Amino acid sequence: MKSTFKMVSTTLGLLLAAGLMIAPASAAETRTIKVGIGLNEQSPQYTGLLKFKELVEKESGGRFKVDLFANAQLGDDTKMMTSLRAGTLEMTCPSTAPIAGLDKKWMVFDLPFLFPNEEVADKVLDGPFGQKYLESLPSQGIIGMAFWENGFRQLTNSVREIKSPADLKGLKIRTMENPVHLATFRGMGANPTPMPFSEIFSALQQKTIDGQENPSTTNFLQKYYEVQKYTTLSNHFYSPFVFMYSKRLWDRLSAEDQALILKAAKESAVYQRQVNRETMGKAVDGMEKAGMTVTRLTPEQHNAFVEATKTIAQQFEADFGADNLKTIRDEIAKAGNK
Ligand code: TK8
Repeated sequence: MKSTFKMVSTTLGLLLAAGLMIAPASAAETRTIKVGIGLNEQSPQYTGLLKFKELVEKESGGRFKVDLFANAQLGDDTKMMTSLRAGTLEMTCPSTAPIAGLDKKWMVFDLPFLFPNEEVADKVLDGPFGQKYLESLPSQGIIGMAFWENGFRQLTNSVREIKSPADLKGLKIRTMENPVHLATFRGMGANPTPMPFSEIFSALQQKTIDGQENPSTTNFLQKYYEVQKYTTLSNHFYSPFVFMYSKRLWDRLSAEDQALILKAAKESAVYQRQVNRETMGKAVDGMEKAGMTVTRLTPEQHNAFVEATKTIAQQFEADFGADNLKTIRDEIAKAGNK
């Protein structure tokens, strides 16, 4: 009897050692996905991440845990993208503007007055053109999961009301680190200064810059009304966000887990865009109540800004490719006519 027990236990030990037997499921490890963003915990971007976290943790039955880091705790957008490429951070969600630092063709999304409204932006970004761009990111060490929404960008400043491009003359305006943004403001007579997002508030407070431009929800949630007197609802750029994963870390996941994460990223994109749009109007009201002068442009005033920036596309055609510019303009025209 004894010898049989000894034989069975020896055999089991050998099988386990050879990895031919899987440890009980309860011993399965929980893997952590870290996500860093620059905006704060009240932002619609963070609300979208909470939805993503809920979906991934639920669908994986707890095999994945998603940890969120807001307020640029893990660095600014460019730094966090570098961390993804190095494989030291799983996910981040920058605007398209800094991605142009990796691949110039991304500049096309930052052209002034490119998209007429959010609905057309959604169709083009979620259609073949946007997906082709996402599919080009692995060559940069990044997996592009989905387009989320930063939104139409509005001007704020502490010097004067802005109703025309001429009113921008000489104003020091913080822009994102993107040549199209710099050229657009320089072309209107402003003095653009690229700067990481997390440095904006103190730069405005110390008056090292006169103004900046971001979607109204960001302008309100960052409390720029404490250091800015004027905002003009110019809608001069539409900023998409790109929800992205480190390729180095993505390649270590099973196909099943990759599909689970990608599905959650896409589902939370729809939710995040909806939340983002619901907050814009309230943010403008909040800034007006806080004492800011809110300038709503007339169609003629709006057209003066379109006119003042219409040569920017031509200036950067060599960077993002004339074919890409033609294709996105065709896609926008098609989306607008549906
Ligand atoms: C936050 C930034 C911000 C962007 C900017 O990380 O830099 O002005 O609009 O949303 O991505």
